[in-house]
Amino acid sequence: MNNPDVNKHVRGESIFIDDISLPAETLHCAVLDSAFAHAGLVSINTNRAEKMNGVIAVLTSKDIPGENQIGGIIQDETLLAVDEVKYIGEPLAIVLADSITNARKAAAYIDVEYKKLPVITDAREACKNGSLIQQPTIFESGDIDKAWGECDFVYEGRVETGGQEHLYLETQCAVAYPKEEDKLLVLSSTQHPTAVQRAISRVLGIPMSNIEVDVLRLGGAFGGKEDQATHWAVLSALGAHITRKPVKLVLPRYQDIRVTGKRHPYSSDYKIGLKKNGKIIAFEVIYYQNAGACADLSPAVLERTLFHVTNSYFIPNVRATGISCKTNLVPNTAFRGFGGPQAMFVVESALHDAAEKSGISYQTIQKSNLIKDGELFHYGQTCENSNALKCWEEAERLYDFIQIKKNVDEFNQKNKLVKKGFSIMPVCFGISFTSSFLNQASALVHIYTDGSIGVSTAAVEMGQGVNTKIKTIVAEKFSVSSDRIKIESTNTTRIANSSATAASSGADLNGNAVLLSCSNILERLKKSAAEELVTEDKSEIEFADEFVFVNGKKTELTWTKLVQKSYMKRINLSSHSFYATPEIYFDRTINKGRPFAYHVYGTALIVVELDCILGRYKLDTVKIVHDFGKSLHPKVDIGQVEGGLLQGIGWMTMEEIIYSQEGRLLSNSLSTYKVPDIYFTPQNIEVNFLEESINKFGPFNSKAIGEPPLMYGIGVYFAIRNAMKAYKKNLVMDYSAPLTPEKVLMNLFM
Ligand code: LUZ
Ligand code: MOS
Repeated sequence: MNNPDVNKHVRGESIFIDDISLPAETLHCAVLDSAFAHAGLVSINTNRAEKMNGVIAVLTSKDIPGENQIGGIIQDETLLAVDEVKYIGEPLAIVLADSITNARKAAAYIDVEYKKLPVITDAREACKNGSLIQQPTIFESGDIDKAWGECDFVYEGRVETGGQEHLYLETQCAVAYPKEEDKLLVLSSTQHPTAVQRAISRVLGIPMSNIEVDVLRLGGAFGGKEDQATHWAVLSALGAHITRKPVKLVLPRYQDIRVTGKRHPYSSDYKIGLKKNGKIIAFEVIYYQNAGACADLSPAVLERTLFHVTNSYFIPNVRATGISCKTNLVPNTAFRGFGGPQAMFVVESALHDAAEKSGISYQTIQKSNLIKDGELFHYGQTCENSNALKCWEEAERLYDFIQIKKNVDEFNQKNKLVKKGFSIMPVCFGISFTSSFLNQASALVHIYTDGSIGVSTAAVEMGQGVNTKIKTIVAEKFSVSSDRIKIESTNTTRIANSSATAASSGADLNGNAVLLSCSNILERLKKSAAEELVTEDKSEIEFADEFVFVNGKKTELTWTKLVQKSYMKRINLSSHSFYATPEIYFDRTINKGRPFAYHVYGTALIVVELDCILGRYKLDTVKIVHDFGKSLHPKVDIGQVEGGLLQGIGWMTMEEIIYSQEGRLLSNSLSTYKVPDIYFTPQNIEVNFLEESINKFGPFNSKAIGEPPLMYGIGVYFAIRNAMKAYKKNLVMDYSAPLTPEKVLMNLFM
């Protein structure tokens, strides 16, 4: 089965929020956001704006009937600023008008008087000033202070990684419809409908049960709509609640880029200790996370960083400190990988540097420290079913590392001005929300009397193919054609108290819930079929290709007939069920536990080619062995690997977020913020499935796919760096990403 959305997307028939036809009375919403990164709000005067053509209302914090608070983890974020602004892009007021043009025009006539205050954009500076989101968190294992004495080599260094813009195709948007009394229906482009519902309830002071949030699909998200879709949905709900008219809010691209959070930039200090044979003994690291002006998801992102300190390696002595620093940037947020990539870049930098300085090869250090069954992750979880070495060795066998390295060396000997670089990137990523309580999901399955099937879950389709996977699960479980199955919109009235579709867990959690519902209905249908076919034992009944089989023999009884007969016998053809990931727990007082249901592993081999005169590079080859478990849908999964890889490569190479000292985003459009395009895509991408990987936590033994492949992109940094070194033997350069062509050039010639 192909992803059924693909045809609709290509023909432009898929419906996104901006495509929905609206009642004529609909109001259009423009948002006025702060012009300064830190300032007192002396006054907001809406008089001139209110008199503008087509304007129905201008709303500020004074118009909020409930609490002016949308903070999730920490209650530190207002919906509309009150007496201070803390970043450029912070919403101050909304204009509701008869057209979006009139609304935007009027927003420019809201008179705001600011009193400028000092701006901090740097995480380390914020830390020095005591400007933190929360107290530092420390993850520790072994005895680090003693361990340094056992090391033959000890090195220290500093590592920087930049932010990243999500650049979902569909910008943030919502439509809110007033219903009877104070009730609302809200269509939101969110990964987290329940978060939207909860925040609206709080801001408007009405019960959650009065708010229905519905999500058909998103035009991409990548984490950017896990928490940050909420702001815009609540603003549209506020407008609808007050005016009792439908309100539509769609951020224009230039505003979306300015006012929404991005991947967190990190600045880190590390110290690493190794034995002569390359064994890593100790690793100490401090991460300074640039959280921006409010917490948003930063504490959770930082926690995932602290879980991925050692990437795929076993390190017996670890001390990792995470400091979430409050600055005057837009609150940074979830982005595919969720703090994991930042951690992995630091440890790979440490290993790469240690290799250069000690003379042990980088690959030797990597391979000889891959984590094995029975070894402990530094957070106390025992490694089980490790596929770290299996992926590495399978890649080594399939792709012949030694030959490829030889080819690269030969190329570099023959060519003076063009050099190739080679690297291997292993990945180990923990699957489960790190807040254990979020690992829950429910499903609602109906079979209609014509045999068609409706499926509701909390999974949000954002282009990643989760609906295709759920369809596959249902078709397989009932042994019916996938044409019979409709995956419904994600809706808080049908599925309550949901977690975000995030943490790569959408298909795992919701797929498992769906399996439970299907099993419940199947049990009833089997009993019903046994009655119809006068068989004593319902265990002899099976379903295959829309027919009932008894003792392996096909009967005349079809799926549809059985459903109809069961309905006449008053058998329940619907099931709601609930799934919670078993075996996971985490004790935050000691930072130990079993936070992850399992880990996803993989190994990528990367070859790049560098033009040493221009600083430009291109990607020759990326070859991957990835641990998919038993893939639910190989086409969807390969698509996720390729997309994740490219996004990771973009983060490491050309995607550069730049702020001015005043906290103004300078890379604020696609003319100044570059992302990989089809020409930059590796000439040769090969993805192989690790065989014999099974996983009892995934539906039909599958594994989660969304985030882990992004981190293969990290290897590209080291491949480029190695190519630079082939040109300039005495290269000395900070470990700082992105490694833009400009940075390459400066480091080759300065
Ligand atoms: N969201 C979250 C996530 O709340 N917790 C997580 O652990 C997570 N991991 C990845 C992406 N989103
Ligand atoms: Mo995400 S970074 O799984 O929303």
